[in-house]
Amino acid sequence: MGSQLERIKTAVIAGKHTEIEEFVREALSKDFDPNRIINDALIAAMDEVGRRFADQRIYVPEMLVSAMTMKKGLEILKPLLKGEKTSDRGVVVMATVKGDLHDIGKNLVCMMLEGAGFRVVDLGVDIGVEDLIRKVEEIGPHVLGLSALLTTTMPEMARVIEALRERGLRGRVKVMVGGAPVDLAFAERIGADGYGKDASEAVQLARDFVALK
Ligand code: B1M
Repeated sequence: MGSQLERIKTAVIAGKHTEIEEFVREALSKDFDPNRIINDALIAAMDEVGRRFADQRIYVPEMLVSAMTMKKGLEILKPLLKGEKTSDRGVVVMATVKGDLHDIGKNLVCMMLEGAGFRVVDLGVDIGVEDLIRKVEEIGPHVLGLSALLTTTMPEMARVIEALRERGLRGRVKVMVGGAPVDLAFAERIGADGYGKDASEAVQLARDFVALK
């Protein structure tokens, strides 16, 4: 891996939030592809942060500072992910489910969807079933995207799908789920329309859903 990417990765792991912007800008000035910076440096860093947390080598405060550092890096890359100028490809409502505060992956999915020409209504984190149902009724999106990073919040996705069914809304919106602990088998079990392993897969799914309409 290029030393530029290694430096960004190390900065995120160490939570060097005052230096990250400079490092990302420098990598861009050396023609590193933004997607490579995201995947090989920023996301790779968060994976390492997760491992260190699991091994109790770091704790929540360190994880938070790393997350903040990653977000600062992502903000610089965000304008560069904007491909198609139009935002009429379709509408996606996105949220991290109730009880879950992780939003980096969701934000990345939102950025890539916007870059692909979707209009994204990002409801944020810790969003409960009732709020989601209200937004689906109000906005009538093509796709509802749900993110969960905790095994304890995954069942919330099933609750949302069940509530859509009960209110007669299930046929009106495609439900896409994702997040580190989620997989295809889980998505199928809860009756989601699709599962995205990463942000690129999420964009492809959304494209497929809109094409199906
Ligand atoms: Co948390 N955390 N965390 N954390 N955290 C994990 C998830 C954990 C795996 C760490 C570990 O133990 N190794 C673990 C969960 C264990 C489990 O459930 N089995 C964990 C824990 C335990 C916790 C707390 C409970 C810790 C505590 O308080 N004791 C707590 C819970 C708080 C809560 O949510 N209620 C907590 C808190 C936090 C912070 C607030 C400190 C911070 C989040 C900050 C933020 O998001 N603003 C944090 C972080 C940073 C992590 C790790 C280290 C990194 C997550 C991340 O941002 N990854 C994480 C370890 C890990 O995942 N390796 C961990 C980078 C991001 C780009 O990837 O989100 O997976 P990801 O998104 C990917 C794909 O999953 C996919 O696309 C993205 C891009 O490729 N994707 C979708 C995501 N959503 C999608 C939706 C789609 C499609 C694709 O369609 C709709």
